[in-house]
Amino acid sequence: MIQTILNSPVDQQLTDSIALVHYHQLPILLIKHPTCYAAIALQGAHLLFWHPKQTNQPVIWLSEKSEFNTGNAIRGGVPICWPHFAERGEPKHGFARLLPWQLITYQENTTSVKLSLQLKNSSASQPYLKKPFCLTTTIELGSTCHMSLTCQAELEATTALHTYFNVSDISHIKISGLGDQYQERLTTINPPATKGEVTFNQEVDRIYTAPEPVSILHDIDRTVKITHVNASDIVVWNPWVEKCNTIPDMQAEGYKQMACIETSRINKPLNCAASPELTTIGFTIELI
Ligand code: TA6
Repeated sequence: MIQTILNSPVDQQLTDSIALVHYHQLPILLIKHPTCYAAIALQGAHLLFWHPKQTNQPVIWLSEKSEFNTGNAIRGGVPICWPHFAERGEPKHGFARLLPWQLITYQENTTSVKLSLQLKNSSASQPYLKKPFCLTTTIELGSTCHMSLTCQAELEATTALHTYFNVSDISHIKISGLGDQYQERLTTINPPATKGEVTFNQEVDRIYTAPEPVSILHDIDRTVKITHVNASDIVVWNPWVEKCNTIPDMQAEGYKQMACIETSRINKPLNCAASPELTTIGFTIELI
């Protein structure tokens, strides 16, 4: 999937490293920079994958079966959930991931590319939200990945940068820095122990409510550091075997290759009427 996207014919070359292509129904910004490969769908300002060249595998995972259809959520990458997380409203995880965003600025230098995209109220957002709003996301990609989301509106929002990380094998990874308190989202008994970290031997769907500012993803041959900005909660999700089989845009074994670590504001919603520095969440991902 990633290779096919990378090989898509170019519609428009924007800079040496950034090109506009189409994949199925969606326009996509393709990044082929000396430091990394990546792609961003304009729909949802959705970072699809990020593969810094100093490692063998992408750090951000994209489902092999993800559909690229107008108005359908993409499976993998970094879905932007706004103005609500999960089932706190309709549609699930909010409408921001379903609508086309506008590319506002783009630039590159020898170390990275930097793009910003915006979603404002329009006739397309009217069915979902009647109020004016402006969402701005900035994505900087190089040997590290930085993403931020600034939300401006007269409302309180729950939100998540719902990042899917690529892992070697879900049974062999550990995530630490999560803190000891969490809200269970599953109704089934879910025994994996928690003392600030989690390993996986079944479905996990938890909102960690007192996380450290840094989460660490310990994989077999690499360690990924995620520094969260202005997050109150970190969501950890892996669907495991049975749930994965019910998700049409995931391969049967897809759950083995991913773990979501989501930079979120759920229990302390964002007051989007406040000044931009208070209404911005984000993360930096680096290999350590
Ligand atoms: O953030 C975790 C979660 O809410 C899970 O419960 C799971 O459903 C996941 O998000 C994916 O949601 P989606 O609507 O993209 O299928």
